[in-house]
Amino acid sequence: MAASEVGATPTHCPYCALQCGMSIAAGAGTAVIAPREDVPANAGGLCQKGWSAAEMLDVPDRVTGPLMRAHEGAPLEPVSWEAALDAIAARVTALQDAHGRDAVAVFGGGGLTNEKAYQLGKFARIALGTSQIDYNGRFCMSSAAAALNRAFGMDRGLPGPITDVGDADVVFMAGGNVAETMPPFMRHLSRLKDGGGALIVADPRRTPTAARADLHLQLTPGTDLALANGMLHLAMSEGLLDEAYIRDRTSGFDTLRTTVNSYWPERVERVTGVPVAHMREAVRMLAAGRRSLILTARGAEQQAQGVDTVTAFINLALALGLPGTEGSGYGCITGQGNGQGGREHGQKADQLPGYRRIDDPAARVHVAAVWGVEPEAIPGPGRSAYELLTALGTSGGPRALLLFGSNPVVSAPRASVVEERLNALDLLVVADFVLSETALRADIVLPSAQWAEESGTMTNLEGRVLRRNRALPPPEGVRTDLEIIRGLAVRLGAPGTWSTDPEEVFAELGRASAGGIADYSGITYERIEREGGVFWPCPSPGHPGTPRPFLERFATPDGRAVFTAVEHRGPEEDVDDGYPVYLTTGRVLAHYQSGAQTRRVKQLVEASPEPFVELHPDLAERLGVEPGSLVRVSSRRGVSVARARLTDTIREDTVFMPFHWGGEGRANTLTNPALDPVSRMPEFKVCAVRVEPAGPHAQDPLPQGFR
Ligand SMILES: Nc1nc2c(c(=O)[nH]1)N[C@H]1C(S)=C(S)[C@@H](COP(=O)(O)OP(=O)(O)OC[C@H]3O[C@@H](n4cnc5c(=O)[nH]c(N)nc54)[C@H](O)[C@@H]3O)O[C@H]1N2
Ligand SMILES: Nc1nc2c(c(=O)[nH]1)N[C@H]1C(S)=C(S)[C@@H](COP(=O)(O)OP(=O)(O)OC[C@H]3O[C@@H](n4cnc5c(=O)[nH]c(N)nc54)[C@H](O)[C@@H]3O)O[C@H]1N2
Ligand code: SF4
Ligand SMILES: [Mo]
Repeated sequence: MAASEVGATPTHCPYCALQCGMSIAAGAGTAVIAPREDVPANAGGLCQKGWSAAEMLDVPDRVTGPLMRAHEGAPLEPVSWEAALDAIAARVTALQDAHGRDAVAVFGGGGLTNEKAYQLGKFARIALGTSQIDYNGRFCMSSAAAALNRAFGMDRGLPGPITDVGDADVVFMAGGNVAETMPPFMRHLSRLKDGGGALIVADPRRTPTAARADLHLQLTPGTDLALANGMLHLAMSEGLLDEAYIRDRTSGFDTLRTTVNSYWPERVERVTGVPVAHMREAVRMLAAGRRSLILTARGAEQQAQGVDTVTAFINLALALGLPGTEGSGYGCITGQGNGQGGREHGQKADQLPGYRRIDDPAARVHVAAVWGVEPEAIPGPGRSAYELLTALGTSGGPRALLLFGSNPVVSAPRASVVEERLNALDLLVVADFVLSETALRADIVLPSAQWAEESGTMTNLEGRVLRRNRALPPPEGVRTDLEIIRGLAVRLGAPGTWSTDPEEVFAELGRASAGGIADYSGITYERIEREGGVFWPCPSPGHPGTPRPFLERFATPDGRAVFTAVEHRGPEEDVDDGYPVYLTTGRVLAHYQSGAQTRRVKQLVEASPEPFVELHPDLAERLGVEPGSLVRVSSRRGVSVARARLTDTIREDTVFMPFHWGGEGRANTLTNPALDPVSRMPEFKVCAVRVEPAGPHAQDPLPQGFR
């Protein structure tokens, strides 16, 4: 039966923030997926991951009942849900009695639905009473979020509907490779180009996205901030500033002039490797466009100066008068399925639902009333993701971790240290569908329902709240995350209500978010269904939602956008004689994140079977590396081995590794955990390495492949 036929359930993809619309027809055998035409983000398109997503529902090694170790070092063995949940509650209580509430930590994910993210934040604060909660969005969205808050007073990824991309005259994309990370996004870029518009891409590699660009700025990794300041310098010297806009809608521009003055074009060319003529052309194009969009993604953001880098691009956009005008502006391309909603409702260390600050007394009073506790019962801010993971099992750090929706053994920076810290815990509990590299280390594994087996809401990269609908029941023995959270909350004697009905939890989330920045209180399941999604903020049932938040005013106290002067500091670790090559990391089309899901889907593994190192043929020749041979990549933090893939699309001073694999070929053995001082985002996108032939006796790193 075709999924578009009667009986198919309309829903959205389990993976990235584009949240492509799809329908699932479940019957005998593997469910059948078909793209939906009625969802603007994908308008009938899906990538290979989306098409094959149903295979994950019945992978042979899916966990279908709780697993527990009888004692440390014992194998994981099946136990009943009662036994698993009782054991967790007993051990958590004992650890907290002995070492205090913060002895137990929680780690969440940007793939969790709004309902789950909300409930997990609430669970940490009032069931466990711990301040120690953070999530993998810290590795993803935190730098753009901090810069957006600073400049506009609100962090909503895109400034308008995604169709604005196709309607634009010029799109400038810094550090985004959407042709591989969100393939149906290319439809919008094709529409842009068909309409005579232009695409500019800044990336150290000529990616499939950059190959489609009218102008490719092939910059040195970690130099985006200098590039943005250099472009602003040119905009000033060429008289391209929108003076009236700067006067009427912004503040702080004068503080910027002196800083930007020193970014004269030749100096910026030396730092970035981008020819002055190209920078000039890019600025002129952006200024000439009636509708121009400046977008950033992880390439520009995952740097130890990521917040300032995004700020520099926002400064450029503001100086050209783009933000807060229809169809133009600055936007960040959110990554994970619920990367937007997941950063709004309280699984972040410093946050309460509705994008409220946990240290704001009024916010605490409001949320405490919804939760049915006293404001004093809500703990203060905790540690950020990497700081939390590296505090585990240290003296004064948490002794137990409950983890939902992340696989840090593969995805965290300097992952060997994170592995050590996880091993040092007294108790590691992982809720997952499969035995991920992290779940394999757990003391207790709780099998969770997958996306097609439960309902909930996701907020996509546009800020549009969407419904994920249950198409089939979970396998016998598997529970939803909401059921797991309830099971634990009840055993811990938590105050408040712990519904397992997503619609009820969403209504509570709405009340908790009411009056906050990310106000969902006017959104209901019924409205989402009827209207095909609702944009937040939506503060009342009669409110239409807010597709373009800044048209009238910015969300700052005086309604003006804020310029902040920022200086290029460069990567925390630069190349030198010992480590002479830059390593950058990122994604390939076929795999998603830590690969825990996609490395189990046959056609995706066939498309991309193993870890690799991309390097320029001239660099390979200098190093004596043969195409297809194994190379050893060393950084100050460790050594990885992967297969050499030669291509002249990458700079000669840079190598690239995807981070989708664990084991020998793990990119994150090498990465530098230098953190941005504001967002605490790690510098995944640049560190210094040495590359050499691995030699004839090297072990092939393939065992991570399909099983
Ligand atoms: N196939 C696939 N799609 C995904 C995901 C996935 O894992 N796989 N994950 C989803 C998630 S969570 C995210 S966050 C998004 C990420 O989406 P993207 O940001 O598009 O993905 P990345 O590959 O991390 O990085 C993009 C580009 O940044 C470039 N880059 C590296 N260093 C620099 C630099 O210093 N400056 C600049 N300007 N560019 C640099 C890289 O060469 C790369 O081409 O993708 C989402 N979609
Ligand atoms: N070197 C390098 N490292 C990076 C990056 C990079 O560009 N370079 N990018 C970073 C970025 S942007 C991100 S977002 C992170 C992502 O990295 P991770 O946080 O590891 O993300 P996933 O691989 O998506 O992990 C999700 C895990 O939870 C499970 N899971 C999925 N959905 C659910 C659910 O609803 N409930 C439960 N209980 N489990 C679920 C999956 O099976 C999987 O094991 O990686 C970061 N790491
Ligand atoms: S682009 Fe993203 S949302 Fe769309 S099908 Fe692919 S992974 Fe799924
Ligand atoms: Mo991400």
